[in-house]
Amino acid sequence: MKNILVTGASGFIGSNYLNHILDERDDYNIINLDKLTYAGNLENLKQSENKKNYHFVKGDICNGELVDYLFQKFNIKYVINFAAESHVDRSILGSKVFYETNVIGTNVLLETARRREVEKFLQVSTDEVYGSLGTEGLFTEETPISPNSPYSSSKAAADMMVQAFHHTYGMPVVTTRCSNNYGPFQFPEKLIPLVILNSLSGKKLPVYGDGMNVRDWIYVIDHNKAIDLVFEKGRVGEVYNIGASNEMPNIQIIKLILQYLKKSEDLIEYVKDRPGHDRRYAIDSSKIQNELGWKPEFSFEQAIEHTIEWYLENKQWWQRIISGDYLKYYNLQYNKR
Ligand code: NAD
Ligand code: TDX
Repeated sequence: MKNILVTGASGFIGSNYLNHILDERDDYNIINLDKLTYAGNLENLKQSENKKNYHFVKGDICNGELVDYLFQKFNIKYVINFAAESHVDRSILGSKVFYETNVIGTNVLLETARRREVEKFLQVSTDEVYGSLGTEGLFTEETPISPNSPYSSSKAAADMMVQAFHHTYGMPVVTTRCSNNYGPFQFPEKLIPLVILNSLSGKKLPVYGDGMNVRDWIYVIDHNKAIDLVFEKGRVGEVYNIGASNEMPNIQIIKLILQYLKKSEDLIEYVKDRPGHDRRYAIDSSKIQNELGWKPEFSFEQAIEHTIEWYLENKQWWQRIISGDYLKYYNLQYNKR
């Protein structure tokens, strides 16, 4: 049995990871440490919450005493760190909590993991640490780190710290850097769910700048399968880029969603650009493909349809986010225990 501390697994990517992995691996005993910020939603984990090899702890990764207690209590030997403040626009409005969680929080986890002699520490990072590309080229693992937003700079700081702990203490760390994810349970502040939900309720779709900023989209299940592979087989000290080679300008995605939902393009509203808006991200994932045999399984056409259908079929999930009722789920489910 592997006792794994998985942080931030009540958010978008982490909850998809848990819902998938708990069915796949009965040799994993998972402790989800999540602060339940606005982005943490225990309703994402309804299908997993009663599984024997799953435990939930509400708490902050910056709380060293709590983290150390959990390492001891559950004899933690593995860490997968999803926990982060993840939204670029929020980081522009106020950066402090980004540095607290993404930098200090990662430091607390690393220090505890070092003392408790973990066997593997996986840091879930992002392609945004590489900065912005022109019209040519791709991000490889050798591309220099050059972050532009408070969010990406906090993730880059964490990445460097993870590398330093490997270099200095020989800690068995691995880092993944993935491109933009989409899929079920994504919080409706991010582009794809925002466009789906605004279209359904006839609200305007804010397009930053000229709408020609390019992102490289990957279905969340493909990302999580890559994470599990890196966790099991990734070489320590290494960084692995993850991407599905699916670059698209924002306006193209927005029009595609409108078309699928049979809504009018009149909903599109060009607005003031995001300050410091990175122009283009694109990932070269040949390292993980050649070394570990990973490749994306879902085509964009297939997975975006599935995602739109999921939001259509799960109105209650997003209506409870809009009303704020999702925040009450912890008290209902856990305080009574
Ligand atoms: P998310 O915002 O949906 O979820 C983050 C989770 O972390 C939430 O459950 C939140 O409650 C929890 N959290 C926040 N601060 C915490 C703290 N101090 N202590 C404990 N828990 C805390 O984010 P996501 O989109 O699921 O992203 C997960 C990870 O993947 C992040 O590290 C992010 O940087 C990275 N990533 C995201 C994408 C993407 O497209 N969404 C792409 C590449 C990498
Ligand atoms: O209303 C919007 N209008 C718009 O034009 C929003 C919310 C976004 N955009 C643009 C900005 C980006 O070019 O769409 C693109 C995607 O925006 P986001 O969904 O906010 O994602 P991004 O800023 O690219 O960052 C995401 O991918 C990398 C995640 O939020 C990060 O956590 C991840 O590391």
